[in-house]
Amino acid sequence: MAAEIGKSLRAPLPWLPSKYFYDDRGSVLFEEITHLPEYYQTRTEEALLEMIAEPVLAAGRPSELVELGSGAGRKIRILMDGLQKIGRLQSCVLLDINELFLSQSVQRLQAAYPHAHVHGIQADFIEDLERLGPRGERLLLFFGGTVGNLHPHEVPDFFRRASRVLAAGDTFLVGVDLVKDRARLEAAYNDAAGITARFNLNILSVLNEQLRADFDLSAFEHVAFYDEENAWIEMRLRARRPSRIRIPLAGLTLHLERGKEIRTELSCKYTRDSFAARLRATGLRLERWFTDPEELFALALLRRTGEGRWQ
Ligand code: AVJ
Repeated sequence: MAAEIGKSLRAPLPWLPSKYFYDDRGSVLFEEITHLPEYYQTRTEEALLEMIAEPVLAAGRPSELVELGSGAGRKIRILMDGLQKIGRLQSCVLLDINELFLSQSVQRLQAAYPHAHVHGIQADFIEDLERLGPRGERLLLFFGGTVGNLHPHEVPDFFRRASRVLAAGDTFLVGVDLVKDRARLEAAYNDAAGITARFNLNILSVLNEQLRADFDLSAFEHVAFYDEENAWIEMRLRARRPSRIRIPLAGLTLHLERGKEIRTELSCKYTRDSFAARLRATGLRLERWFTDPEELFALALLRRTGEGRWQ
């Protein structure tokens, strides 16, 4: 972490990897975000999933569900219920970076589905995907539009690596936030209650705790805007006054002028075409594209191509 952050904060536009939002406090704040009136993603995705669970399960006929970045882990239950109904539920693997959320989710799921084998892996879903090991009859799940946190250039490689933990014919369901009007998008990241601002600023407390940094949170303000050309929301933290920050464990002293910004998150928005373009030569193809009536959010059903069972 020290090396990673030492490097990212030395860049011309200093930035922080979004995974560091999710300490215990940040994970709770994100949960609060999912209930905000402006944040349409979570409830739209959940309602959509209720509608399509049956065809999704029929398409892949999985016996194992694997969720990447499971967080509080509620959506997976919709699919667990569906699988249980058709008598195919064998196992379920949750992969999340936050240990506390992960162990709580595993415990709750195991209690709710005593006949399934429920298992948690504390890991970064990008770097440690391979820790899943190979298995067939798998349905991989990546909800929440979290794929949007990857830079579009990183997406094909992520899908290529994901395809390798699947057998030919297996399926992958991905939640994708869609391009829409600026006002709607910007409201979702600038909520009236200020929860997103607290979530954003919390990443500085994470650095204070983990790297013994001395960020004064009151010296920064939350910024979130839609970059239409790149089709992404960007979150930043802007220095309200000239600041000097010591980050001893990263061997770094940061000098920020007033108005200088640190990028903390990209949240890319897609269309069906821009998303499908990211799948070329990844071993996955877009089989179905489900959206809500307002076309706010999509669930993309991908299928592992190729004859070779593992590669
Ligand atoms: C969890 C990455 C999907 O990008 O919308 C919410 C995180 N950031 N509000 C998103 C987030 C600010 C969220 N993802």
